[in-house]
Amino acid sequence: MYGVVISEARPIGHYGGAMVRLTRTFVAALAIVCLLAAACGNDDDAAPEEPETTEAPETTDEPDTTDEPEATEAPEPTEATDEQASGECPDVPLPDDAEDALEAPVDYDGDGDGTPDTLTVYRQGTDWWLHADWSGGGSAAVMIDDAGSMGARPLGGHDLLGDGSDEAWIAIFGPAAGSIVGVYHAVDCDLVPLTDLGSGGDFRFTVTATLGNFTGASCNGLGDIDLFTGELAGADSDEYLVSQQPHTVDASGDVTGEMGDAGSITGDEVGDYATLDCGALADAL
Ligand SMILES: [Ca+2]
Repeated sequence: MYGVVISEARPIGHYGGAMVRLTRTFVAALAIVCLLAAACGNDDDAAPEEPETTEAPETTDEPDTTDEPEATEAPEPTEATDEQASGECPDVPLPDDAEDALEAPVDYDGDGDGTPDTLTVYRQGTDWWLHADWSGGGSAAVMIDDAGSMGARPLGGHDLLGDGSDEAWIAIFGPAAGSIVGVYHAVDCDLVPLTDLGSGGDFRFTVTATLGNFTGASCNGLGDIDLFTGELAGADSDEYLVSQQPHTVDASGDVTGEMGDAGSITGDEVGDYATLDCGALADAL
């Protein structure tokens, strides 16, 4: 799946409480992350050609410009931190025809004032929306792309960057036995998805567990998040081959994937990796 060539395994580290035996060999093809289930689906064997595509996306980050129009309504550029919502944001109430509204089970403090805010996902027609109502004042809503036919729900807040304000985490129902996770941060008075610089699209990843395969993530504070992908080493094996792909998130919400490690775990350790190990969010997924 991820083009890993493994030689000589050796134990070198703990992740999520489990020992991983990592190889000395470089992971040749960790460049492209399997963010979406569709991308991860047909991966029977290694595809060593894929690493080259890492250079491809020359910051065609035009999609961000879609946010610009709304920014015009936010008069004062809050120079404090571009990450936090201003206390002078306008109120954007839930629309009258909002349906299936669900509030996040885990506390979310998106404006960083120490008081939990209200994070809601609702459906309007065939579209799903994420809505934040900040305790410091103001609210915002953003459409959750690609959630239409599958639906979505809010998970809650977790401060991925360690800057004092929570990002808003949501789950899109999709892949078998799991979810697609999306992360949004408050920029001025808008909710904006984190951007995967590798793909140019929203930063998304899956948390899944099926017989023989799994994916998951672990937050390590200060903008570091590891994504894991594992598959059973063989039909009669209790060993799972695991790739660990570190990602860093900067203050502007841009996510960069880095070269990672490969290793192996036993079947009874899968639960430590096939989860969203980011504060209290693991219990919400
Ligand atoms: Ca708050």
